[in-house]
Amino acid sequence: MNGAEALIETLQLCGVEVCFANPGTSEMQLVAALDSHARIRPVLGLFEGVVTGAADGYGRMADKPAATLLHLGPGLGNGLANLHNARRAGSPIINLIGDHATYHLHYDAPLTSDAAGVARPMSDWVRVARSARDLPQAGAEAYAQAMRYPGAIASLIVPADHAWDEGASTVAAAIPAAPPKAPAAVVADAAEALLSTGPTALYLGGRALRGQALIAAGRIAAATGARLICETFPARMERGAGRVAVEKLPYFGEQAADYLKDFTAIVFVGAEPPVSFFAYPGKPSWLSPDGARLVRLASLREDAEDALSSLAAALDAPTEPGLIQPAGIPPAPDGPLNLMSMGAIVAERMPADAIVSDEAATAGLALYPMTAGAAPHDWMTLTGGAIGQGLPLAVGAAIACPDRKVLALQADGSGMYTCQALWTMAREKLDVTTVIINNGSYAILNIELARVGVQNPGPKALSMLSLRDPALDWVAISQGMGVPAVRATTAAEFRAALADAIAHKGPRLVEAIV
Ligand SMILES: Cc1ncc(C[n+]2csc(CCOP(=O)(O)OP(=O)(O)O)c2C)c(N)n1
Repeated sequence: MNGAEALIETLQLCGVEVCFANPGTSEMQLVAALDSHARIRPVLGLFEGVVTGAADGYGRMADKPAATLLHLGPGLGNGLANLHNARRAGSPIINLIGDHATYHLHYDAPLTSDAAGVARPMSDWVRVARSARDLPQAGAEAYAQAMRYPGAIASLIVPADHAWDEGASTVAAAIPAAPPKAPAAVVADAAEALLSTGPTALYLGGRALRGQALIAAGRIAAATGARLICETFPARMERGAGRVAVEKLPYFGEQAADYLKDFTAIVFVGAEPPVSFFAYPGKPSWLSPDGARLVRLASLREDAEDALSSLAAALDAPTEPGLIQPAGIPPAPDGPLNLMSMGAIVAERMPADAIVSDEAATAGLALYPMTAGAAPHDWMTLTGGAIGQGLPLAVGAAIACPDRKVLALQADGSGMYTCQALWTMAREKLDVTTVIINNGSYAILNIELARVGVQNPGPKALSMLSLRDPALDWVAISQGMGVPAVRATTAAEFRAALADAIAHKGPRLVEAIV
């Protein structure tokens, strides 16, 4: 076997099933090796931001890593923003980054760069393979690292000569380490804090927002009256009718600080105490109230389910969780489409067990609360603030969960960063309904301009925040990439278009003009 074959076979033994790829010459041995390993599905992305964002969506839904295949430092560089989001999400990913043959590097050929240096800031683990025989060993290590609870970014640099040199063999699959558990003393501390007088809260993030962990949080709320609050941008949360309802911390720092100001004790599970997204002149960065008792029960990398179950046991919590979300759909006003009617219609049409990729930006302020009582679903958000994540995330989620409908709620400006994801949806026939919210603007930046204190912005400033002139035609963009699309300008048109898109298995796009 050559190094590439031994690497790919080792990853397959570890359970890797998908490789999101955008290869070049230095990765041809890996492309050939993938060809002869039928159990790994290659998925081509036409820009590396699609590749890394799709691997993030896959990791969030599958709870195991996909591989990516990226072309040296520059190809990896194109994918870094979504790798940053994935790292913030705690997603498992194995990046395979091709590089020049070791003996070719010192000639400084055009694509030469410090690939490991490019990888480092957005990776939790970086390793350069040392030989063909070392390559499968490094692959098994990358898998173990990527599976570090709840997931980590493992980047492996693959020199071309190590990929083509013979004499390598597969390595036994690595066994991921179990996550550390919250110590009993901290559980006791958290129990005492939640039983203290005054309003208390359980602040949840990471894996605390789904499955048995979320149910345990509901039981703790029933036992103590603690409010359940989650981080503003969770990687993946279970919500909808019948689920334990969790309030989301507001985005704007002063609103978030106000939201938290009366709590006398807050217990954190799967999240750190929140800070404001940006600094603003004269406004606080730290959001927890002064003097409140803050207990870090479990960090992102500690077992959230175990921590919450242990806390529920310590409190002798009832078996039935509290704060169950009742079913309920808000009424949709008729007439021209607006965020209120859009939110109500999305709630009304939400397929049971759907997966939502939310990069709706300002429209999310309506879409998120209005879907609270919709059919149960998973909701994924922009964890790292680097826009261009929504459509690739939907690609990866659809590949991880082919039997579930994926709904991409996508703002137009952010959508343009990685709109090539539509082509992958068409090619792979992914069951994704995309709703583009076309407001012709970087609306949030118009708000931020005022918030940082800019008075009376002139036409030059405003032109940097406008997507008009020319207007984006998302129906044409989508159809040009093979995804059937329609435009809706009224509530009635939107309802009909969304219902039709959801009824159809396969990619569809609805351009919502607001
Ligand atoms: C990678 C990256 N580049 C730039 C930004 C700055 N940015 C934040 S929001 C935004 C525009 C968002 O516009 P859109 O997606 O249309 O949503 P809207 O605000 O209109 O709801 C930009 C450019 C960012 N967050 N990430």
